[in-house]
Amino acid sequence: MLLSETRIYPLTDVRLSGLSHAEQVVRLSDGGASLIQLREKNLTPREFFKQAEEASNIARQRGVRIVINDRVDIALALEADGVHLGQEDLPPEAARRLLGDSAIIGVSTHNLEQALRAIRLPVNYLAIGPIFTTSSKSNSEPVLGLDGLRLVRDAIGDFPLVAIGGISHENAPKVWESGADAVAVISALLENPHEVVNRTKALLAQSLRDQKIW
Ligand code: 3NM
Repeated sequence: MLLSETRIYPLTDVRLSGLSHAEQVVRLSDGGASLIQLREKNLTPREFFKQAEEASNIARQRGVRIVINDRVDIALALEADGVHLGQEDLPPEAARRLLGDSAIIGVSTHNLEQALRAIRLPVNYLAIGPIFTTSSKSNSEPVLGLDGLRLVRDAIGDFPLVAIGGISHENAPKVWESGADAVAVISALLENPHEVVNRTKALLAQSLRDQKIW
């Protein structure tokens, strides 16, 4: 389902872009993104809830699906499409009980062992990263590189896999080639607020060019 429909998965970042979550959803979806994760590490829960509500309303009008980073409570309250969980967040089993069978649940993993554990959980995809060095996440784990990504792909079979961390327009084709179903990106799309639409269009066009059609 989910990752067969899109090969790009933008995450919002208010500090980097200088834009509200809602405005980022507008620009990313103008560029063609159909699945967006709202990620917020600085606002209070109440402020994030307000911004996420506004962003979700816009997304719904545009047929764009929204996944909330970390906060199962906010995903539930907004009837968001899903939640993305880190290794320290609520366990995926608990999120599944709260959000139900149709929710999209994803989990972050940072090495092969975590990835192998994740595929036994009630999740729709796993994210693996960082693939390359990134400045969008504090305390990021050691980089896996394309070789690490390939090892994970080989170990998990066809389980839906998102690659994250340092992915750019330049290296994205290699990331898809190395086994990622989709690339999750922040700075490649958001570091210049005036370029969000064009950069999203460009990455999407690349993903279509690289898609195997046989
Ligand atoms: N998670 P950029 S790396 C949010 O390794 C996040 O799990 C990571 O931002 C992980 O595309 C990362 O700017 C930051 O590198 C991704």
